[in-house]
Amino acid sequence: MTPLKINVLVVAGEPIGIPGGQDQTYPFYVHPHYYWLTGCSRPGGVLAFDPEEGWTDFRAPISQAERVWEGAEGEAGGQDVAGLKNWLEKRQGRPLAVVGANLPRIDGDENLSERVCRELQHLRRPKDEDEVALVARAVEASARGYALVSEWLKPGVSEREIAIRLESEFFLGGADRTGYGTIVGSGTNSAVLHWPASGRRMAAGELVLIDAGASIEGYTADITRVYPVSGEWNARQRDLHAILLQAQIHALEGCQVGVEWGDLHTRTAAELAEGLRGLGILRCSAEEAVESEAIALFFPHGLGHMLGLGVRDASGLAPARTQTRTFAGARLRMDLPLEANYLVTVEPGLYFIPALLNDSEKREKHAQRVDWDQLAPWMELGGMRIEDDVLVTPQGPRNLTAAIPK
Ligand SMILES: [Mn+2]
Repeated sequence: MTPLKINVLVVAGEPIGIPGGQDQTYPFYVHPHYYWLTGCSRPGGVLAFDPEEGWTDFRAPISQAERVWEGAEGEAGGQDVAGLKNWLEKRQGRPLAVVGANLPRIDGDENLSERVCRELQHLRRPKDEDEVALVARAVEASARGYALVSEWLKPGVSEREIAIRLESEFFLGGADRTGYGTIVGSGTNSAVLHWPASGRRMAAGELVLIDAGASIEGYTADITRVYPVSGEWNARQRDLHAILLQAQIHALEGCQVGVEWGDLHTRTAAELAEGLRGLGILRCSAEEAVESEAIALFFPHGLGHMLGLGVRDASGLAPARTQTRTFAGARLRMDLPLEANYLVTVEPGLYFIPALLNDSEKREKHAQRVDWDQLAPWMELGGMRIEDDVLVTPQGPRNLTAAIPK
């Protein structure tokens, strides 16, 4: 690839006001491209690059209001962002890429911006030691909560109570945020992929799915476990859990340098299909379940995504790829070969989702492949997902969340 002689702006972003919220804003998340390059999480900054002169670090000066209301101290560092106007005027007419957050009134060349953004995305994929150490701390804070879940679970406890207790342990363990909205889904709520914890109280015999992770300095853990509310699986839950766990462990082992993520997804989907066939839910071969996409009725999402700086981190397509592809009926958040020091989640799931399984078109399409009578009693189970965070190394996969029982 020929080196680009262009100017680049990497933009931190601005807080977004809540409509009607007076002076309130939505929680501010600095753009990860900007944070990765500067380590600065304040809004208003712009990192400017000139191929001859190198980088200029423009930052918003700390205001008096920030000092009074938020306790800001010291100086912002870098140069006053007011100087950006002049910087740009001096370079008028030269090719400009703008990446990161939007910069009001300043547009870069669309194609150049897209290209630089994708290259930055790709550069961010391998994690260095410091990044892995931050995720490891986030995992440790998360593990502190997960270690207590079985003690808290009992019939009558609400999803929200579990979420509050879990997050409390995360924060006491050093988290400064949660990596994403904590998911606690009990009973059939466990089949809702992104169910936020509700006031629903759990009943004996149900299962609960918990997907939560602590975040430290922008780096996050992403962990999912399922538990029987009353401490013991019933027969159906046990069978499904065994199939899922086996497939998840195999997928973990498959996280090797050079492996295509899409292939690993497809292999996992086939293994899950074989399991559902053993339970009498699928009537067709695993191969047919993958090719016809019948398996996506039960495993509708991707095997996982990149993790680190933010919960989706630098997922997406390998540099030469332009089209999003479907694998075994699922749209993947990433389509690339694994490389050394990539950190990924491995999170297969098996669910009984009414919106998919009661869809008349899907029922017709897969009429012969699913044993719909056998399936009926499984619907009340909900769904299961098991998720670990895995570092790909030349020596093989390193499971950062192995200490949390599954
Ligand atoms: Mn995840």
